Amino acid sequence: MPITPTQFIWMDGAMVPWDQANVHVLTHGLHYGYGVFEGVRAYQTPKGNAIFRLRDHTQRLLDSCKILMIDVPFTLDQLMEAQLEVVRVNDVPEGCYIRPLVYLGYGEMGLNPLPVPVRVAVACWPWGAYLGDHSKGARMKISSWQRHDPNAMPTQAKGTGMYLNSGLAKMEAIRAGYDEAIMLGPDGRISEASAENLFVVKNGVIRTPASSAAGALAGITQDSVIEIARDLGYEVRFETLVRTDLYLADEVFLTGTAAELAPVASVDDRVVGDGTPGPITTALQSIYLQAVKGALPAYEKWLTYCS
Ligand code: PPE
Repeated sequence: MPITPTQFIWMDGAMVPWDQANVHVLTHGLHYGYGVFEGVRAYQTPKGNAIFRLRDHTQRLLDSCKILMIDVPFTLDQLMEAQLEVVRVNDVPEGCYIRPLVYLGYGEMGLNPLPVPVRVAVACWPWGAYLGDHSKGARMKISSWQRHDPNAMPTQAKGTGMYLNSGLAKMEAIRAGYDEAIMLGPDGRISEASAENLFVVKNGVIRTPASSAAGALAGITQDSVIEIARDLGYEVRFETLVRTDLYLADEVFLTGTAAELAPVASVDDRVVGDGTPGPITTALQSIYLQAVKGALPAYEKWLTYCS
């Protein structure tokens, strides 16, 4: 998806004009994929822009760094403030996607990450519906690429290099005429989509694979949607799922910061339900989109206002 430039990017503690936010081609992270990132969204609310679950995303960024032994030269509070400041200084009245990135910089080559200087950037730009029109479901394909084994790649870290795996799956799905890939874990069970967690609904019960068992990222949108679903009185279970659970589901949907809550229309050409977003998906999507925009006092706890 093309980037719409904004005005400034926060780099290592200072605001840099968008066009000058560059790095040297011998930046370590470019060569070996050693870095971590987050995907965060700010939404327009009645009280101005607010960032959704800012502390949780920032904590996950630091957790990813801990897993990869990257020593971040900023505190949680400083990184939260950097994201708020990026939204404030840029012209994004309708909200934006925020991309914090911690990466190994210039000065050393070779595989040992330990002596390499750590650099941090936070950019933001307007990013629309990630999987297309929210009202239509995505056509999914189970990928021939499997999710990382947690002993090969730490699946709870949002490591930049790990996304080769997602990229391969996404490309395969698109080339085959689908919208998005579903990935199985090394055990052949359902893990997640290339950049979203996955839920199935059957007979009114909502199920999603547990991150620890499935090698899926512990999604912040997943967590938010589970809380909303339970508040609505639905039963939500973390469960091991196999591909036929998707074929026979009444509803399937995806969650992620970029994708928000996206319905699934078919999996491997098996139509899910009647192929249109089901009632539970639609209800959860509607509440989620109201919550992020500050329209529901019960979920305002998830918002950090920028001003
Ligand atoms: N799994 C993966 C592998 C993943 O990358 C994401 C987020 C999720 C699950 C959902 O997590 P959460 O955002 O906390 O609900 N993917 C980010 C990157 C997307 C991109 O194309 O870049 C995102 O949604 O921001």
